[in-house]
Amino acid sequence: MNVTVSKAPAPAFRRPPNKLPRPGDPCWCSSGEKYKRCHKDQDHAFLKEERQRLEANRVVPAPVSPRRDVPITIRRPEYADGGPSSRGNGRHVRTPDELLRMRRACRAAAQVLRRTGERVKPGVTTDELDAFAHELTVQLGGYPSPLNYPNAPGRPRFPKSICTSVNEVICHGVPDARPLRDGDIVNLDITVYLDGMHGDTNATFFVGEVDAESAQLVEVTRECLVRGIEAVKPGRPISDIGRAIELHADRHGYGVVRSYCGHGIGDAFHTNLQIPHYFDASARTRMEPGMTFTIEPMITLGAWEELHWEDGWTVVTRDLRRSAQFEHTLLVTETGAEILTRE
Ligand code: HM4
Ligand code: CO
Ligand code: CO
Repeated sequence: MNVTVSKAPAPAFRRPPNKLPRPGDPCWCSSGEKYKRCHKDQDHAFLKEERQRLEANRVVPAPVSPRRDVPITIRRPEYADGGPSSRGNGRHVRTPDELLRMRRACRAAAQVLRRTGERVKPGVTTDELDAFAHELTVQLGGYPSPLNYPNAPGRPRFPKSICTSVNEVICHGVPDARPLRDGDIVNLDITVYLDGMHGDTNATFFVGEVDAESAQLVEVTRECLVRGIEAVKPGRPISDIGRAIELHADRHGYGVVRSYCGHGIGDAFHTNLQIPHYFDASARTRMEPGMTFTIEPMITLGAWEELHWEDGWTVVTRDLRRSAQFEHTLLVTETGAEILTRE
């Protein structure tokens, strides 16, 4: 006789939450069992295997090509020839003439980002993307702001014209000879100095086909930037921006990087106005029409804590899980925000 044995389908695998229960606490799966009698062993095996996979596939430094030069006909920022960087004149509100010039710098940055992004594909090195962005910036009459930008005292200046941050690299990745691989994500961060002003924008791109978890991270990070921009309102404190971003990241269980913030921007690349991407009650400065600053959330699949490479620039997640970022330069208007880094 034929007997059909119906078996309950195996439950779909769910990765353990970023914060694990203690052995005696109830399991995260809501079975009602103690954690140690439920998912604990399976979770530890999964996390060990994942850690090994992440270590084996981590981004590693590759050779950096010689510094590219900029024609002497192009106006250079104050730090380009070895001097210190300026933090601006202390005013956060731009004059009509400064705004006119900001618009040109920001439009150029947006164009360089779009056209360089079009060249992202498996096999292309981040150095080739740097070369392309460098040439295009110069063609548009601009200076690539990252080039020779000073670091903390005693550390090297930034040696390249754009930042290229792959997978677990949070920000400030230095373009090098590493070819992009199918499945990578890469952030291109472009800043152009044109007409005496800086325009700053970045986006994260897919290299070929990307796994669903990474694609979701990139989409939610884009949404975090949108939420931050929607929170820009004259009369409101800067802290509203980070609150909106953190709320959206939290809802997906993602981390928000704390050590790098958005920044005031104008004739200086980074003014002393800081825009945290998490809720910081001390960010009490009120937004005013005419202010220009960036919002550039860095969002992580796992923990937000970072490590720094020996090169003095590259910032990576401590847990080696991926990070994504999007950035615009904004103008505070009478009613909200205008995105300056649009073509
Ligand atoms: S340097 N991008 N970014 N980014 N720096 C080369 C490319 C770079 C930065 C940066 C985000 C927030 C702040 C900063 C900054 C000082 C302290 C020197 C003004 O460097 O605030 O730099
Ligand atoms: Co930066
Ligand atoms: Co920026």
